[in-house]
Amino acid sequence: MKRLAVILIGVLAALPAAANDAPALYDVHCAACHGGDRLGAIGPALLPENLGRLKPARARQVVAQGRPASQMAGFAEVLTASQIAALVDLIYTPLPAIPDWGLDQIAESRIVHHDPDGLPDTPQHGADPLNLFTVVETGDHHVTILDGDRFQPLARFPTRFALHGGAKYSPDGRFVYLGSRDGWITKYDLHALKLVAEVRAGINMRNIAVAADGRTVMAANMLPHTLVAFDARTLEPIKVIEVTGKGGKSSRVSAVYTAAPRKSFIAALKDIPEIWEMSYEKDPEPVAQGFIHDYRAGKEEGYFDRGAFPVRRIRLDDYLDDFFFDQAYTNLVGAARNAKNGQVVDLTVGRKVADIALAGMPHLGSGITFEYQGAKVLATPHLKGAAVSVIDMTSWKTIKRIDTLGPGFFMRSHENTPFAWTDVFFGPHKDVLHVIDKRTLKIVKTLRPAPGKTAAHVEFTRDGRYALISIWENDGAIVVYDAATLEEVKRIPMNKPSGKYNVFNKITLSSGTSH
Ligand code: DHE
Repeated sequence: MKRLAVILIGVLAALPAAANDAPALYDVHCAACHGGDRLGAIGPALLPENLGRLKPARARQVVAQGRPASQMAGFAEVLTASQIAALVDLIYTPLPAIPDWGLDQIAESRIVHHDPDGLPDTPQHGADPLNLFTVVETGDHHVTILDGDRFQPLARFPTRFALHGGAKYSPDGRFVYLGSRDGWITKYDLHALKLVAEVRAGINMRNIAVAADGRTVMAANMLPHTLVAFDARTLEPIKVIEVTGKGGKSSRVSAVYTAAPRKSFIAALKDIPEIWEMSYEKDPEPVAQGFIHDYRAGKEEGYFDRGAFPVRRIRLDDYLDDFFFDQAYTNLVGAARNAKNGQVVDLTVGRKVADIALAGMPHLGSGITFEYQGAKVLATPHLKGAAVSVIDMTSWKTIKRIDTLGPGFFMRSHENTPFAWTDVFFGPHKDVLHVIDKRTLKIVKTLRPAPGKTAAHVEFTRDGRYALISIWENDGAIVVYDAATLEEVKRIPMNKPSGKYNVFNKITLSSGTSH
């Protein structure tokens, strides 16, 4: 049927498509799924801002052959190679103007799958609700909810295209929030194992954060240049915050995080050398005028008013692409991707207090903190070098560089294990994981769970007894290791699993994982 449709469309397309008229080809072949404006519909938005991770050569291959296990059909039989190339050139061409994606568009995009008031109060699955894992399977855009005691999937559901970044939980671990690169936020109930609501926060989104009081979700966008606050219960939008600096220059947002002890969201900006801190504390004296929208009718008076989320700007002398925090959220450690050094910013005094030797930051959320010989240290793999850096968090000096078999994406540990695990994501040794003893800072074992296949992203069970790793391939798996004996315990087949997020470790802000 899919093939017949492709042939029919090809016949219809034959006239306008005879020449390499890319817009005409787009209208006939792509618009129905990807939107006439290229902003996405059933399929993802086709803009250079969203396609950064897909090389044009691979895009041509996808247009020709389709994408397995998705609705994307192959067009090799109806389009010539030069027509496909023209289409790919078109989708990598920026739009003349950045489209409007304000409060109205966001509100209209919202889909309610289940009324939050109609959902059960207790878990319906018999598993420990705090030892569940949300596993993102990027191969066919699904999420699996995994029982972290029995290592059995409890549910599997299709997601928006290309989820990216950590899954975020409500403070009690009951709900999980997922963000996609093209701006969709999905709320899922881990009691009923059901979708609650979805909303499109932006056209190209970076990540989301959930306030520690559970009331607000904040989305960080690359396009448009906004931060968007949502009511975490319903995903109704509350406020769009335009990200502009002095002189009106606007900026993409690098990422937003919740700083629980500070009761604020912290965002770093890509195009303005500033950090923004936005308090989400209930306003003691609500600003009476100008409630944002009718959405807030019936909510607590004054919580979501125009005065909410006031922005405190911390000015820097360099841009910040990526950053981490210490466990107390007093210091932010960040860098511009091309900078020679990282910088440490004291959030309380609001200025840089140290430089650190981290040339070009590692991937966000890559590092961990732990005690080493009485000192608190930060350890992270490098995206551009075959090493893990261990940095003293008082002096901010590198105390050790541990040589690895290649650049890595993620390092993980747990309070109940003496070991830290790091992947080697790139190069000929992408199939190995190093296990490092946190007491000696030495590699004690190198594991190769599936020779030749990328092994990455470790996450522990809530008690730290088991480490789960991803075989990052379409015929991949989650491999469960005993974290003490370092022996394999179980292999669960999955379709290109990327991140996996344990409810307990996330909501208790374990120092061995990202938050
Ligand atoms: Fe990520 C987290 C940025 C490429 C997989 N990545 C994040 C976060 C940011 C980020 C800002 C933190 C969001 C959060 O958790 O709230 N990622 C970037 C980049 O700038 C970079 C280098 C280029 C880009 O494409 O944007 C990048 N990331 C990748 C990948 O190529 C990965 C390996 C595959 C993919 O899905 O795109 C990838 N990123 C991840 C994962 C996390 C993540 C699995 C969550 C890790 C965690 O444990 O919290």
